[in-house]
Amino acid sequence: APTAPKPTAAGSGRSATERFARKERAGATVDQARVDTLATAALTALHQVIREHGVTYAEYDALKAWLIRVGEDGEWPLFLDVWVEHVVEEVANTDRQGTKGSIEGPYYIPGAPEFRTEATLPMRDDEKGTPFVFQGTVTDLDGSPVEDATVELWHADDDGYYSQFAPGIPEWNLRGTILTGPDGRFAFSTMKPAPYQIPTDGSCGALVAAAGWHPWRPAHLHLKVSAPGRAPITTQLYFEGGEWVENDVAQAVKPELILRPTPAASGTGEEVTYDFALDPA
Ligand code: MBD
Ligand code: FE
Repeated sequence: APTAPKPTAAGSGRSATERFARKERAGATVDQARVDTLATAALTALHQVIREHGVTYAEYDALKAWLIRVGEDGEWPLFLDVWVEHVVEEVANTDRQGTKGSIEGPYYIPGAPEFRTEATLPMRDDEKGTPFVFQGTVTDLDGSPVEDATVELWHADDDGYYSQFAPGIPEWNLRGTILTGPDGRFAFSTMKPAPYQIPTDGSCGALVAAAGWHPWRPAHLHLKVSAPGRAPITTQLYFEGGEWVENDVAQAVKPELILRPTPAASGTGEEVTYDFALDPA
């Protein structure tokens, strides 16, 4: 079989930038008074950092060159979602009582293949990894099952790559949507994802190296759960004891979002049950 070209920061960055530019939310407008308030506050915070730390011209020029490169690499979605989005999510979901949210990240794609009640996610015949059954029930806050809830699942493969953002992976690989039945239940069969490493050959990787940080996110499942009359939730789930769970570069782990899979009843791989409770709309 031909080997796929190696993924590059500029390749996944370009895909993420193009994908974001096409989505509805990218056209959002913010009213003038809020722009004034927020832009003034953000600039004032930056001015304060410069004063407090005695930022030099050499440092200012390094920042300018780096910011230019973030755009050239298409890594604004990656940069913002890794280092900023977790606080936006925290503020957005302060009053939520049901399942905790987490950041969406740069690699969501709407319109994945749809199934009812149960599905094996689209995957390659030789898809690597540990077979994994992820199942549960979607309920309201009082625990009553929600029929026709939409559970969208997307995640990286056993190499930490996402379909449509790394070369040589089939279009909908490890992406799928389940509509729940009358009992609110869903069951996905997939392969456990590997931890995700921020590309080391782009601007975000350069920042990580220059600051002496690490570029890793723990292995995770991405989910969007929605239903008519309920508030949709975007979240992520992690694996107990997994590498980087305690120090996610994107600071997106919450204790309520950690799975404890057990050996599968079928004898191969692992399985876990996780229930989602949706707030009213
Ligand atoms: C990811 O897979 C991710 O989930 C986030 C938030 C940022 C970068 C890559
Ligand atoms: Fe991710």
